[in-house]
Amino acid sequence: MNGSKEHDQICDAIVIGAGFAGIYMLYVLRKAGLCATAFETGGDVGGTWYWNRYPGARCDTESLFYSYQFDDALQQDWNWTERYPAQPEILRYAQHVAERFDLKRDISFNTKIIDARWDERAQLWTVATDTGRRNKCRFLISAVGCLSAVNMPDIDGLNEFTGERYQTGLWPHEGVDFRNKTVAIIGTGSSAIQSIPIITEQAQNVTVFQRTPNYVVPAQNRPLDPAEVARIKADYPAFRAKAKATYSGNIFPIGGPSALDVTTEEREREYENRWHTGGLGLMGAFQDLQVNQASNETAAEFVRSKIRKIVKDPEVARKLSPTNTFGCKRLCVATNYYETYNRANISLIDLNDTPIKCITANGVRTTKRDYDVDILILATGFDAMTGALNRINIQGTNGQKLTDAWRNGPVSYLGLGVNGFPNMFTITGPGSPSVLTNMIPTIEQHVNWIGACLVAMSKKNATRIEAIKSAQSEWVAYNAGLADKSLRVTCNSWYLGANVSGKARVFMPFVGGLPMYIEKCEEVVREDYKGFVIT
Ligand code: NA7
Repeated sequence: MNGSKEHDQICDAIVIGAGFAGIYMLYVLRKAGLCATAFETGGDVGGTWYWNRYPGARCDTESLFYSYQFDDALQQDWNWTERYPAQPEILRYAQHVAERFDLKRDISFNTKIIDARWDERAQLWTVATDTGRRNKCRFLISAVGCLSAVNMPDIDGLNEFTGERYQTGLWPHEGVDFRNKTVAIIGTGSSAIQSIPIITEQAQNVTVFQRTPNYVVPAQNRPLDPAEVARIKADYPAFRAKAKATYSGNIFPIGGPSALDVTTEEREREYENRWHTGGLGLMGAFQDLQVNQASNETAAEFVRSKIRKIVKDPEVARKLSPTNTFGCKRLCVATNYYETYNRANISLIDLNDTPIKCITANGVRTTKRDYDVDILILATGFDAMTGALNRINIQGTNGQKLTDAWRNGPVSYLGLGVNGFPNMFTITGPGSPSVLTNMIPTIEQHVNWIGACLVAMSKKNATRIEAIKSAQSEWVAYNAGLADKSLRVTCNSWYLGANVSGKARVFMPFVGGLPMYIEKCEEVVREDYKGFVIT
């Protein structure tokens, strides 16, 4: 593909981002004999795990499965230390992979792609960076990540604050010294929930501003037991296959019966077991928790009963107790979150009672009073799934902008390709299971699919691929239909784009689960890339 003299300066592929998706995509492209280069805004590989360095940042998927499986020696050699990997360890792992496979030589760090335009006549993408570089390529592959564009809250006066201000998703590399400091934290999603216990241990005083309480389950994190590691490594492919066959690509079991088809005692026992096991497994206690509101309420009430038991002040316990559907917003996995509210140096402000009016030079002003602080932390999340791509000026055929194509919510065929944007692939794009699953195996599935597609095209001497509009519309409608049948559309989650003002309310990840999705991707290949036009 890159052999002709005319195209000597043209790369086969440009990869946007060098997180887990980007580095593996580079590896696969290189193995396929294609010339590829990646551009990365950060100073190193790691993506989400490069930026999210807030105290307590940790993955909610178990380390032995939140890892690559494409190279058996890699998965045998790498030694995770804890059940759930902490951010520094995940970042070291990403660096290890990049170095082990000599990937960094094809990555331009500290370089952000700001513009990408399709030239139909030349059948090439022209890509421009914030460092003034322009490159051309046949294929543009987005590995921008689902949770990478931080969500700046729409609060008056944010820039008036004269103290230290941090965003969890853009945490300073040198860390933050909380000793003797008063701290305000806005937001109570996973990032806040992981960091609040640690910050409260260090700071003089912490005030948490909560708009919506979340369901939080204990991680029950622990050092990995060498015997357990040996057992899994002795038969890693079998464990991987088992995970791949589940809805979310995780290894926790999914309950068979409905939560309403068992006795109260059986139900409580199941919930207790999963609470003590820790992690996201509570979501899978019964098979209908995400589709039957009455079943769901039993899990919701179980967590609320735990909050009432743990938190000593009944009024604080009440404020911390979510009333929305359990698991509708992403379930949070943390350590000592509810316990932290028993400390004397933390206060919880319910923004439904006293909304924030503005940020002042000294801190946060609610409708009731001023809270003067030294440090203001915005734990306000991300413009998820579309934000990072929409911040690049991407133009497809006839100068059509991606932001226009996605104005009423993202449209995509399989979360892999967008009609009107030929030769552009999106790894874990909207319309793929992505954030509802264990991300690294899901990334591998996408990257392998894209790599195989490019090889198949090369064999046919084909140079152009584009998702067909009708196939894309059918896929979008299919996912919307599945989402409407689930309880996941009943709250204002970032899955729906509801956390970003002005964003279209569309359920973005594919809700049908990993096995169904993989089968669909394989069927498309079997039927000669049905739904795409390859020329
Ligand atoms: P999340 O889960 O989106 O949480 C953001 C939090 O910030 C959430 O509690 C929001 O309340 C709150 N928020 C956002 N804007 C505001 C304003 N303007 N005022 C008050 N509160 C606000 O982001 P995280 O970074 O914690 O986690 C993201 C994912 O990363 C997580 O799900 C894991 O997958 C890893 P809201 O709920 O919208 O009322």
